[in-house]
Order: sequence, then structure tokens, then C-alpha cells
Amino acid sequence: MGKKTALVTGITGQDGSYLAELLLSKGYKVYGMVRRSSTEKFERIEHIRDQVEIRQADLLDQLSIIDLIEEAQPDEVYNLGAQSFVPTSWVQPVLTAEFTGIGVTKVLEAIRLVNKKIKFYQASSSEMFGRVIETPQTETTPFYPRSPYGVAKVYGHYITVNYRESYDMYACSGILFNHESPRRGMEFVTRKVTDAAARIKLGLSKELRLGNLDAKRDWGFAGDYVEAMWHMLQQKEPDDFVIATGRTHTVQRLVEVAFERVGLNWKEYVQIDKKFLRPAEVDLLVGDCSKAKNQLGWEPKVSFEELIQMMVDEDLKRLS
Ligand code: NAP
Ligand code: G4F
Repeated sequence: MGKKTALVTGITGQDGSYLAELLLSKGYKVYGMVRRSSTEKFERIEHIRDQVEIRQADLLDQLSIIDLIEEAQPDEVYNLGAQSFVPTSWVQPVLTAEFTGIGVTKVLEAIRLVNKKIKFYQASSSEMFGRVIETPQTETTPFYPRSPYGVAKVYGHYITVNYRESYDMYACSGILFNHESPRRGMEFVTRKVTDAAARIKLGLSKELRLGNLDAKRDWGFAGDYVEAMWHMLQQKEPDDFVIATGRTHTVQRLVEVAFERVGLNWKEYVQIDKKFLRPAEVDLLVGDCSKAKNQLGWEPKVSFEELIQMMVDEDLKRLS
């Protein structure tokens, strides 16, 4: 078989960069879709930029996606592009719905029009479980989203299922629990904490202001999670999978691990700031990834403690 081709939306994001690396290592030709910006934001893919075909298109613009899929003729499309920060989804609920929800239909419609045989991956989210109905959460746990972002992801999830069932397309959703890395955006809580711990250690900052320390998340390593995305598109039949570690920790525990890594007592530096509380919170997430283990042979490799220590160490290196 010849070289496979993949198209990745959201290639400039955390997951897009790890997935592009993985696909290149497997010998794929990789197209990356980026939206037009007055300044380029390619930091995460700078090291592989000459190996990927970057093209401009936008999840808000149907024709641009059709044109790109026609040009790339991909075997696989990974739809990672989204407005992915939960608090922003209350500030820009309509835009979030358009990028994160309707954008999925635009990509599916483009595939249906150009070539129904193209395999499709949708970046679904544990945020869809929201106010959880059962614990741990599995592929059959009912959704109860708690943010406009979560609602948009539920739409994206079900439209993916619907295209699979309506048009016999190979369309899969990965229901991924929180996954982080040294490339995580600065506003997400893990990176905000590891960056602050490093800054305080180096004397560049004096305090860290946070919201809800009691929220619990199932945090894994993004590098592990993109492998699961790829596995989902290599199966005989399309299906949906929960991708998680099965362990959950509070935000406070995250803070403890990060500050322990730099030898500081977090209580001396962390302040609670109401501005970081959300209109509706997701209190607890913990996933059961047995189906992915059994059917995909996928398992997380990096533990929570290793992940946070890796992020602190990288932030220290960058800031030193
Ligand atoms: P991220 O770092 O925020 O990256 C999002 C990407 O989407 C960026 O490349 C961004 O481009 C692009 N994008 C945004 N709006 C777009 C538009 N209108 N047209 C084209 N591209 C657009 O997110 P991530 O953490 O890598 O997550 C990847 C996907 O997985 C997202 O769909 C996210 O919602 C989902 N997800 C993430 C997690 C997690 O814990 N990380 C868990 C479950 C699901 P710019 O660089 O131009 O902003
Ligand atoms: O890091 P977060 O902003 O991630 P959140 O909201 O769980 O969403 C992430 O994971 C989802 C998967 O479940 C993805 F779909 C989504 O795209 C994104 O990647 O917040 C985690 C927790 C929340 O409970 C929040 O209230 O941390 C709590 N938190 C406490 N203080 C804070 C802060 N979160 C942020 N961002 N900033 C704070 O100062």
C-alpha cells in the first residue's frame, strides 16, 4: 500500500502538534488546516513545519473545507479544531457553537461530498458528562453538559454518530478526558499551575490566583492520547471510545505536586480568586477506558505525578 495521507484540523493546538508528529513517524503525508491570522501561531509545530503541508481554511467556512479535502484527498481526517477553553464558552457561546459544534457538520459534509470513504475522527470530550450521572464514566454514560462548550461537543458527538449511521461513513468519536503536556495552553489549570510554580521558584512571580480547588479531573498525557486517536481509525468498524487514566485528582492535589517539585509550600503562594469560578462547575470526572484497552490495545503510559513533574521541569527550563 502507498503512503497514507491525513488531514488534521487544529494542527497548531496541543493535540494537533503531537498527532502530526505521530503520523509523520508512521510515514503519513500530513496536511494541517490553519485559520488565517495576522500573525502566525506555529510555535508547537515549528520543529516539523517543513514536513507538513499547511493550508488555510476555517471551520466556519464550508467551501474552504471542501476545497482543502479535494486538494489533499486524505485517507483520514482528524477534526481537532475547536474553541476549546470552557470559560470562554460562556463569554462567546454562539461562536463556540459554530466552531465546536456546527464546524463538525461542515467537515462531515465536506467528506460526504468529496469521498465518503475518508475515515473521520471527532475530538469529543469528557466535558459532555458534566454533572455526571454515573462514576466512572463509560461510552454508555448519559451526557449532562454544564457549559456551552459541553453542549457544543454533545452536538459534535451526535452528528458524528448520525453520519456514521445515515451514510455508512467511517466516523468515530474519541471521548477524551483531560490531557495535558508542556505544550498545553497557558490558561488551562495544569499549565497555569506548573508555569506559576516555576515562576515563583525563579523569583519571577509571587503568587498564584486560582478558582475551585475541589474540582476533580482525570488527567493524562496528550502524547499518549493522540495514539488512541490513530488506533480508532485503524479498526475494521468505526466506534466511539472513552480515553482516560481511570484515576482522578483534585486541583489542590495538582497544586501540591507542582509546588513539591520545586520544593515550595503551596499554601504560602496560592490565593482563591472568585473571578476563576464558573457559572456551573463540573465537579468530578473519572473515565473507564476498558473498551479502549480491550479493542484498541491502548493504555496510558504516563502517570499523573510524572505528567505534572514533566510540565514543571519544562517550564523551569523555558523560564531559566
Ligand atoms: P487547543 O490547544 O485549544 O487547539 C485548538 C485548535 O483549534 C487550534 O489549532 C486552533 O487554532 C484551532 N481552531 C480554533 N478555531 C478554529 C477555526 N475556526 N478554524 C480552524 N481551526 C480552529 O486544543 P487541544 O487541547 O489541542 O484539543 C484538541 C481538540 O480536542 C479540541 O477539539 C478540544 O475541544 C478537544 N478536547 C481536548 C481535551 C483536552 O483535555 N486537551 C479533552 C477532550 C477534548 P489557532 O491556533 O488558530 O487558535
Ligand atoms: O484546565 P481546565 O480549564 O479544563 P476543563 O474545564 O476541565 O476543560 C478541559 O478539559 C475538557 C475535557 O474534560 C476539554 F474538553 C476542554 O477542551 C479542556 O481541555 O479546568 C479544570 C478544572 C475546572 O474544574 C476549573 O474550575 O480546574 C478548575 N480551576 C480552578 N482554578 C481552574 C482554575 N481552571 C482554570 N482554567 N483556571 C483556574 O484558575
